[in-house]
Amino acid sequence: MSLELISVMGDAGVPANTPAPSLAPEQLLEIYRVMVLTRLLDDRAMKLQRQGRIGFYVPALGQEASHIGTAAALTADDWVFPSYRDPGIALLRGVGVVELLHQCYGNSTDHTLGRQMPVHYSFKKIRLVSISSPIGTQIAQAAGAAMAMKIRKEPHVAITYFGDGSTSSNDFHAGLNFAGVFAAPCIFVCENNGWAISVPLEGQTASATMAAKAEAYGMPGVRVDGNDVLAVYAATHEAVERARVGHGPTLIETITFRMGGHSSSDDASRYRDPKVCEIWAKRDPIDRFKAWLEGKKLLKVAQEQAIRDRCEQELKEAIDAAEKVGPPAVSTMFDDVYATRTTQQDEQWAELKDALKRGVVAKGHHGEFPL
Ligand SMILES: Cc1ncc(C[n+]2csc(CCOP(=O)(O)OP(=O)(O)O)c2C)c(N)n1
Ligand SMILES: [Mg+2]
Repeated sequence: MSLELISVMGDAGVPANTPAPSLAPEQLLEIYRVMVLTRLLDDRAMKLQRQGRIGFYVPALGQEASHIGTAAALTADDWVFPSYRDPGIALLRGVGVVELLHQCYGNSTDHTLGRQMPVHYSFKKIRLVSISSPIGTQIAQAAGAAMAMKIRKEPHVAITYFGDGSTSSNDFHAGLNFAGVFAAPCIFVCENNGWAISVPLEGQTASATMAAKAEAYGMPGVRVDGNDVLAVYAATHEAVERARVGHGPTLIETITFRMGGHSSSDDASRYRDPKVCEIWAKRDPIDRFKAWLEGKKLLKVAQEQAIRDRCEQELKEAIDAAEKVGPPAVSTMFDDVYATRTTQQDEQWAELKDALKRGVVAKGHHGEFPL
């Protein structure tokens, strides 16, 4: 089991030790575009939350390479069980930014009709299973899906994403244990961003690394520079290949950093030294990939600007579109609960209609969110 940090691009503290994966220039540029789009979405969505236009948001700032690089190593038939900090996966798999925004607004185009918390996306068409609020839930789900694929002899893999804090959950143990015992084609991606809300890594585990935990479950554990998108891709590609030929699961620890707050409800300056953020800003995954692409003459300044402009335009149009739609009809809250409405639901609906008529129930949301 290698615990050396896998690095393609190298960094001040990390020597390059792995060759660049053989990706076509257009694949590299597509990964770059999605990283930029994810960053811009993050920035706009946090502002929309502050303006009271959406209720809640979870920034992925600084973790773009970690989740987009891993997802780039999958095929469309593989199943994804993400965490709440991985919006770039859906974008990379072809979902429009407008669809993410419909969900954040909880409008009537959102296929969950505003019943889920913002950023709790699910997209059946790209095999992306709903994000769960309780941490760790997706780990056991992914292990189960991988076991099912193995039993059905399907040649696909399941991949799941979770944070360093989530390794303390029961589901981490259950998921890795089952996947190990059944040699299930499952990739476990622990995005080690140093924090679980305000709990630092050293308060989370006495293990030297997160990847070391793999040994106890009988699977390989690898550590990768999580801000080096090519290293992340290379590590995942190898794990996926192994899983596809029946060699079972892998635990990948991506070493990254949460450059923003935990969520729009958090103020990280109350518990985190801003000097650490300055160090990590120098390892920005987008800046590093941009410099690498420029060095290989795969990206010119004008082309980079054009990518940014297109992303900005797409985002602007998506926000306009999502805001035009409006909320789902209040009555939809009674749908999809039972095959037919119950007498109690009929009574509640009559009561609600009466309250709305009398103006004692607020219409629309006002941007507040308790979490
Ligand atoms: C079972 C459970 N316990 C506690 C929480 C509250 N909670 C939400 S996110 C979080 C921290 C998770 O940290 P980590 O797994 O490192 O992911 P990160 O937010 O850093 O991406 C906690 C404790 C929860 N959602 N579910
Ligand atoms: Mg964390």
